[in-house]
Amino acid sequence: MVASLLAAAAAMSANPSETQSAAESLQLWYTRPARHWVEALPVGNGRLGAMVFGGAASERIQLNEDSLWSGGPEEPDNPSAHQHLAEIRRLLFEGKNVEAQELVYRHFGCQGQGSGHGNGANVPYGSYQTLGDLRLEFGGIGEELSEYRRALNLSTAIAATSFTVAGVRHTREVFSSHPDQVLVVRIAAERAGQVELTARLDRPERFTTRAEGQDELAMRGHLNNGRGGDGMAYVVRLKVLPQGGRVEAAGETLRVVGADSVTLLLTAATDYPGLLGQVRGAARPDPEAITRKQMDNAARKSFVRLRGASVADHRRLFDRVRMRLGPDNPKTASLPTDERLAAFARSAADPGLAALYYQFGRYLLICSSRPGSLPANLQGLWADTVQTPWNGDYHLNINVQMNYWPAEAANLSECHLPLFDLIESLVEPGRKTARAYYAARGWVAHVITNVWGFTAPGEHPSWGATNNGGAWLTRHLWEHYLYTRDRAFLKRAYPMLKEAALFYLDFLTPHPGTGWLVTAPSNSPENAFRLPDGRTASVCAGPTMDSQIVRELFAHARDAAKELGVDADLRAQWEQASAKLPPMRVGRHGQLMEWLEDYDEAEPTHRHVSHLYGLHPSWQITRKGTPELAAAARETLERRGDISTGWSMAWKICFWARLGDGDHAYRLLQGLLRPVMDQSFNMRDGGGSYPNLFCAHPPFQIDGNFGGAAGIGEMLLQATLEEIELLPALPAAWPEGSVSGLRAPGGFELAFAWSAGQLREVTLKSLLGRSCRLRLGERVVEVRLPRGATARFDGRLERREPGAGARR
Ligand code: FUC
Repeated sequence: MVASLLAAAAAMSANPSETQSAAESLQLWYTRPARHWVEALPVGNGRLGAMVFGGAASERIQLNEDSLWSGGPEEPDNPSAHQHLAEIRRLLFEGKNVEAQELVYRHFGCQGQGSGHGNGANVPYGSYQTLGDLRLEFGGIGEELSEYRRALNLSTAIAATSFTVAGVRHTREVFSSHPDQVLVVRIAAERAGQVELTARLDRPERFTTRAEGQDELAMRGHLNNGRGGDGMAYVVRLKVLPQGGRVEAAGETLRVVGADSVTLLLTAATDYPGLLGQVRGAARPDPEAITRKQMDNAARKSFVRLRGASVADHRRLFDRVRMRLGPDNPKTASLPTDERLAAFARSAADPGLAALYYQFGRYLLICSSRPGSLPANLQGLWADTVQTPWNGDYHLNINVQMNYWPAEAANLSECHLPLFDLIESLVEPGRKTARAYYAARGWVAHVITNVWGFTAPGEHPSWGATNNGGAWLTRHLWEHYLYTRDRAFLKRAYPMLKEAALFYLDFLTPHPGTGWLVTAPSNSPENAFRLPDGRTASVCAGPTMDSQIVRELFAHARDAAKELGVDADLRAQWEQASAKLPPMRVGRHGQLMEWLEDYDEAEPTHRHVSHLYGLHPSWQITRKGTPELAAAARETLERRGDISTGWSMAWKICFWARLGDGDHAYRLLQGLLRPVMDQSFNMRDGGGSYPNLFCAHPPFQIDGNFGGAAGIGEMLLQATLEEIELLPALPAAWPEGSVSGLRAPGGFELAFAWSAGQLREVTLKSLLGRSCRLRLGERVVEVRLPRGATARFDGRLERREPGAGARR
């Protein structure tokens, strides 16, 4: 099925050598080793990750395992918070926001230390941490290198380093195998007997390493449980398998001499029982046994076999989507990636860089989120310290959701699954939190969560008391269902949707002035407003974003119940409540109002643009359906400005794309791709991209990579269950191109090509046999296709082989 679309896309391609150049354009590459972590190249199998520096005489491979968290379970809810609800609401409805806020600040934080002000490594909340470093020192490799190159191939998921020393070519490859759950490092030299190395394993704290048996190292330890004791246990094993030569194990190191080549295998595990296991009190797994078994299994296979299985498994996902944006600029396309970024910032034309960035986003999702792994966190899978910025946790007020924006449309539906485990794991602790703070049924989660089921507000209510994090997450459940129509999944998802919606039936309260049902207390994430008396506050009733999220949640819960034929009474209640939510309104500057009152923002260029949730990811504001609100959204964006943190610019690409303004979306993409380090590694202010294309908030935060990929996708294709729009926001900078393998709700897969800014051809495949509407500008065609059938159209959406069911 995918093959036929790819063939179609290849046939559409204007450039016959596309397949060859596509393979080459799917690389990040450099002419010197990484000196900084954000120059190193990431590999990962969803769970086990590494950052490869590519050093010649000494190599550092920094390691991660996705469950490696300090801290542990805690009871952070304040059980009496709800007793203050009535008073807080009374004050809010009297316009006494500052007084209401004082009460919220007093009672609506968590108990305990919460996230430790973002430094939670040694408090119960914990931090996602580096697993440590594999360090290799090589004999016989001096300073004199030539033909040095290191590259990451996005299609094979192999990081390769090669160079020549004294006439001998050395090559090294690193990959993280999903099928074999092992990290593989291959060291080879062209001339026999030339490989000599010493291997070590360490981490910044809490470890012991020792040689075991003939050819292994093991590193073990426990992380801080946040209460001064031992928490999570981990084990890392390294095995060296030389071809030729010999191995010596001594103390804490392994030494290989005189080998033709060496394969190093690394396995790692913790005793974390998984998100669902954790909330259900499952037995802790034994990392000694797991890593032993994985190692023995991998060691029985040849390097070639391990490599073949890993590449095939990765390509099964990665190769589903091809994207070419043109015209090609051979001058920039042939540059090393860091120089290419710099050239782009000096305004060199480089459509290929955007295509590479899109595919890098897909690559990162495959590497950091596979069925059974934990979801991609703030840094995906990659973190090199014991105190990761913001604890490397799951932030629920934009960040973890953004990580998953590209999942369905970019044809990586199964990579979405780990997020659903996270959502499911929050229901039980979230019920307690709902009772404690809001005396409500259902479940709620606030701004931050970890692997320990944290659903309480953060330690300071100014940012920590945003209470729509859980509801926001649930839109992903419905989206997955729309793309897959998987009924078994819907049955699993419905209780999460239902209880999130039940929470709001109880939490919403009538606004005395208008009769609208509003959330109170609440806020518009991390933003504050000016009151008429000049004071500022953030606590309010009924911020626009809440109403948008709740409107959508009620609709999803209702539709899911309808599909499953259950809960007719609740369906009616959700509909009635939905009709009383505050409408979206236009303020006195022509902007979309962020709050119920037409307040001015305390910080007009604030990075969060929460009230445009209705424009993206939701579809409540559309160019055609609600033109006045779309115009107001545009005004809001103009007032907020473009330049901001990495993820904020990524979100704005999506906003401008939804507004149909491809050139403005492209300007934001230029911002996102702005190099944040100059040639001498001086940091610049503001968001952008590091040399390895990791997104800079700054610091590194992966959400911008995923949001940016989603935004590029939105510029080329926007799809709801009702309509699939082609080239809705094509910028002048990409007059030609082709893409294949993109997905749309209802089970559609698309390939299309354009040139001179005009659509030329489209291939639409129906995987589920549903009908759909294709749109190009003002032109719309209805298409009905049997399951598995493909239709082809020309650039005016005329059916090429008119067949059964094409209607106009
Ligand atoms: C939210 C954002 C910050 C940052 C943090 C991890 O709180 O407001 O910009 O991305 O998450």
